[in-house]
Amino acid sequence: MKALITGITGQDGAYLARFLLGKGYEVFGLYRRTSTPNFWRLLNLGIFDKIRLIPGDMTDIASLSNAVIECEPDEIYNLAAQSFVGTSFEEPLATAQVDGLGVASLLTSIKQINPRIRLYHASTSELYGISESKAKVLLNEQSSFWPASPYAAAKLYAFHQVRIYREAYGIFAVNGILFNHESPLRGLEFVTRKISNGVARIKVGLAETLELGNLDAERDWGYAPEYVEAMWLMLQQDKPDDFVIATGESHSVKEFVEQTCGHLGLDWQEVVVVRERFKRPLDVPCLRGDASRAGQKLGWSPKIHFRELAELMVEEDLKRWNSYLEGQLFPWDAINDQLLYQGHSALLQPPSE
Ligand code: NAP
Ligand code: F7E
Repeated sequence: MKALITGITGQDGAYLARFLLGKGYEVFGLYRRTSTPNFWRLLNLGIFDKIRLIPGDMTDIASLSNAVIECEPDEIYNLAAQSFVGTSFEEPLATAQVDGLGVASLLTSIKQINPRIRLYHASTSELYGISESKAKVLLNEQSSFWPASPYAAAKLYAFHQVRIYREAYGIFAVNGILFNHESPLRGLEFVTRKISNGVARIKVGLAETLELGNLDAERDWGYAPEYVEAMWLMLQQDKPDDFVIATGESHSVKEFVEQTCGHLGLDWQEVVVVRERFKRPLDVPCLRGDASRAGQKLGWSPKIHFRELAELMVEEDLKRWNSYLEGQLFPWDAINDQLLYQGHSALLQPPSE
């Protein structure tokens, strides 16, 4: 079997590539040219040399078609996206081009080149937005969507394009409505990794405070390596269908800080500083998913829950910072030291307050 993964350099792309290699797949990855190489996740998982990389960009349909022709894949996993909700308020058009129109381009390429290719599309719990979540209900495949960010609006367009190509042309195309999933390979700007990395730095004496935004937001946080298996399972079914993947629990940002600080013997109230600049113009207050349909039809269920997730993430960051202080750089750290040690460039701006 051959699989093409877009977004191979991201958190999910790396874990999915490892998973598919383990199943005996030949794995191709679409990557976009960057001025600094960003293969640190693939290097970290020890799979960089096992993947065939093909250059391309979601905003360039010619490059997508070229990748589909070159790989001749049985399955495509479309994980590429401008995936940071906060940035989508600052770059709504770029987000729409990549996360919305890019998916329409990929579907067009599949239809024209080989409509028998199966497509997994990375949809998101952000589609539900604010209206339903106010009531803290368990969200499932029947719940209504009311996006609350340019990111979610672009993803809603993509969600319907996938459904339309399935119904109109019989393409095996599915939306995985995944709730938040995290890991030590999560990007540093997302709140869980920002916290685990920040708390570990405080523990080893490299920082004194951790600046955050809305501490009351609640999310349903699962473990990314388990979620990529659900993506694969969705493409192994007899009929294409959309599934919710979630843990069924929600916890607040404050609880995540409490859990990680407590694990390292720190008092969270002494280290956290709330900054307006990390709050969003609109924020979804609570998301909690019901994955029972995935349990029944795919046989999928989450194993790692909130407490274990928070602890494994902060321990991994602590280990990395201790290695750094002992003068041992991992190879992938050396390549990406700016990103890994200083955080996303947007967060380097001096505080405005
Ligand atoms: P991520 O770590 O931010 O990775 C995003 C990937 O997309 C990166 O490989 C990135 O490449 C690539 N990309 C961005 N713009 C591109 C473009 N114009 N052309 C080609 N590639 C491009 O995201 P993730 O957490 O792995 O998430 C994977 C997918 O699942 C995304 O679509 C995300 O929106 C969706 N999702 C994630 C979650 C979650 O909790 N993680 C939940 C629901 C849905 P660079 O490395 O070059 O930037
Ligand atoms: O924010 C709050 C923030 O950026 C979670 C993406 O993978 O999951 C992710 O989107 C919550 C929000 O993830 C800070 O306001 C407080 O309420 O980690 P996040 P997200 O926005 O939920 C969904 C399912 C996706 O599809 C996305 O691709 O935490 N929060 N203080 C903060 N968030 C950040 N980033 N930084 C803070 O300082």
